[in-house]
Amino acid sequence: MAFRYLSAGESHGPGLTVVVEGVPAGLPLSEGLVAADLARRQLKAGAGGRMEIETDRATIVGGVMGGLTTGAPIALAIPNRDHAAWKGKAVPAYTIARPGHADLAACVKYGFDDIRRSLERSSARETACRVAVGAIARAFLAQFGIRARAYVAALGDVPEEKGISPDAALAFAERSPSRATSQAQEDAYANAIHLARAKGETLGGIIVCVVEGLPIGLGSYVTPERRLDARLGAAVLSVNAIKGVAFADAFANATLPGSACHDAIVREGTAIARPTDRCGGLEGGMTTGQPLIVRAAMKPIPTTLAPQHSVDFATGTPADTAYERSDTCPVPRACVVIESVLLIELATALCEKLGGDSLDEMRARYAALPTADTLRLDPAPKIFWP
Ligand code: EPS
Repeated sequence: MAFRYLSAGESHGPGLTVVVEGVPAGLPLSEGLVAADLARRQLKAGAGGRMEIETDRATIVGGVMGGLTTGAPIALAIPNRDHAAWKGKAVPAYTIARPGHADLAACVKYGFDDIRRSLERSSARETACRVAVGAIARAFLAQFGIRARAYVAALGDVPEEKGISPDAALAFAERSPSRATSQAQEDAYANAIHLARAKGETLGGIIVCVVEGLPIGLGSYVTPERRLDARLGAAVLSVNAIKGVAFADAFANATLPGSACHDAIVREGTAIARPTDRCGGLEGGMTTGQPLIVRAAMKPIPTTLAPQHSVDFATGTPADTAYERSDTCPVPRACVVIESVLLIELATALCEKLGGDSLDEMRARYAALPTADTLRLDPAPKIFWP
């Protein structure tokens, strides 16, 4: 079983719809629970005018009865409030492709002469669906003590803080409007966003997501498609404007000698422990039981008020890009999107590990999972090959 989902809907159409399959029966689920995560996607810091219009709320239209999932596909509908401003209107064609956006390749690929036919769907508005599904995955994983939280480690040219503990960073981010790691960082982000907005620019940044409470052994090394690092990496890279992903300090680790890079395995009483987590919670395509640490690089979004060089499809002549409205820096808002795509993939991996159709069935299987402490420590000699 997998948390498989399919969304439909455009940014300024009537609304978004998403159907998610693979959620076990018996999970408590409410619209309020989904709304809490949708609200976290609407952080004001760096956001444009659209977030003033929308108050995202998903209506559950299938798969939940009496507050509990039934095991059937769950369908959610999220209306676009902004649709009212577009409904029935003749909208001028948008014909100047934005460098960095899907515009040019999409129009060539699908044969469009009006970029609106692609931008309406390539817009990050769709991430509202992922957050709604992520809220379900979050509720499911919370039943097993697994939780994910993300913070903005760097934004624009504001560098990462050195030496801050992930716990302190996450605690501050939880109450920070820009999901910053400290007051100094929050002030620096606000200033950078203010300056960028004044110049008509956009800013990218680096998001770090930490997932705690994972059991050992989700994913596998046995086939490429079961490697959890590959699956989580693909999930993160599927988010609009995310261009890089790393587990913990993967690029810095690449410069270290092996003995300084890896996490020692030590005996602590009857338990086997890992005092460090340089690998970011993954070894051999499987969870180690340590916190999963994922870093994602988001590029500055391509819809800039400052003009960029392009070509007008209507005339074939050089033209500057036209601006309607956009975010200055969606990095704070993207934190919950990164949490969501990771939670969805981890929920899938946990379902694969446990099997079962209902939460009760899964709980019992979870309680019986082996741990590093249950390793057999006295292997007898064996003949391996026939
Ligand atoms: C986006 C452009 C802006 C963003 C949008 C993503 O929307 P609009 O074109 O309506 O001003 O606010 O994000 C959302 C609508 C959302 O819900 O997150 C884009 O070009 O990708």
